[in-house]
Amino acid sequence: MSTTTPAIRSVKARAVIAPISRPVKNAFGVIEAAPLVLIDVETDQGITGRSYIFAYAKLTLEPLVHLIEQIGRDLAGKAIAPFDLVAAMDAKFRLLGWQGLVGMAVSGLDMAFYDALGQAAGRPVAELLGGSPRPMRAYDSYGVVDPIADEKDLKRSLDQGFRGIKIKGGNSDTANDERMVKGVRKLVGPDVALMIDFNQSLNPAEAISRIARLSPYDLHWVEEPVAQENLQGLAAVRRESSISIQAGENWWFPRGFAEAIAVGASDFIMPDLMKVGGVTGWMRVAAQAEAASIPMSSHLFAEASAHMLAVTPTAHWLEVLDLGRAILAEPLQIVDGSVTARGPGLGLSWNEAAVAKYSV
Ligand code: SMN
Ligand code: MG
Repeated sequence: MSTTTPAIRSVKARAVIAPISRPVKNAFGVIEAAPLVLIDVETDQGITGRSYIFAYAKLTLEPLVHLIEQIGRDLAGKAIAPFDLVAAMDAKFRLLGWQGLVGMAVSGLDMAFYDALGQAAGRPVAELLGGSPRPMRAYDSYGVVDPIADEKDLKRSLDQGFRGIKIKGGNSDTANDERMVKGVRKLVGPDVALMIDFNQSLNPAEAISRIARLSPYDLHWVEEPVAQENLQGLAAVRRESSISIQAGENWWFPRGFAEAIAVGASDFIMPDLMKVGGVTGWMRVAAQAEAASIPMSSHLFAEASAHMLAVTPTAHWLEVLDLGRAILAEPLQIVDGSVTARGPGLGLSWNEAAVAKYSV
């Protein structure tokens, strides 16, 4: 263990298309595999800070690899003090703006910086942040499901101890949403939290009527019913709906959350580590959620999010949609429907044979 802060030596980014255990059908298409960028921050102390980000599409892999490595080149030699590095990157991109690929690159780097610090200290990131790893209640995140064809999978989720299930809607008409929700509710019973995610596919009026139709099925939340940037629309849907609203996976950096919270856009929030500004951004949103008493869940990145929820005062649910399983040497573990953060750092290491196999 070293007593000095490690410094950045170089940054390497690699693109893979990782298989996932089941396709994620949503209102706009089907995600069949996960285009990921794996980040390695090499330090002067021999340790390597790691994180991965989700490129959403194959076509954004190459620009992200380029951005991450180029930003890394500019930061080489600097001490890994994430607060300072984020300030440096903010200054660098202030005129361009952070939203989009730059923000994803910056957030991914911040996560890898914290991983390096955790490894240097020989401790999990949750501990560096003043907490301790503990089991975080998780839900199993599905796409659009067919309650008959997917019965075996859903039962398996319950057998794994999951007490929450999320499904997606908005891919077809409201009768279809209702059929699915009714079928899944019957299958999982009354005690499992059931959520539905519309992935921004509705307009506010449509959302209000569709949500009313789903009110008999005791849904725990309705996620992103309308466009993520339509904060007033979300607030209107929230006012008119009997089901709690969830949003936040597409809000950028702490400022995005401040604006959403100010207009009462959502009952619950779920930052995405890759869009909120990594560990640094997450902590600043967790403080806002605490001050406003808003339950806060995670989006994707279950391994890193388990650390973050352990230091989130209003921690709610951890999402399990396992994008990293195929390329991680120690994939996510579900115990009794919960995930516990593992260290050192964020607890990420690559299965290099799989990375080679899936690299693009
Ligand atoms: C989602 C987003 C991106 C990929 C898969 C699933 C979804 C979620 O909106 O909430 O998990
Ligand atoms: Mg979602």
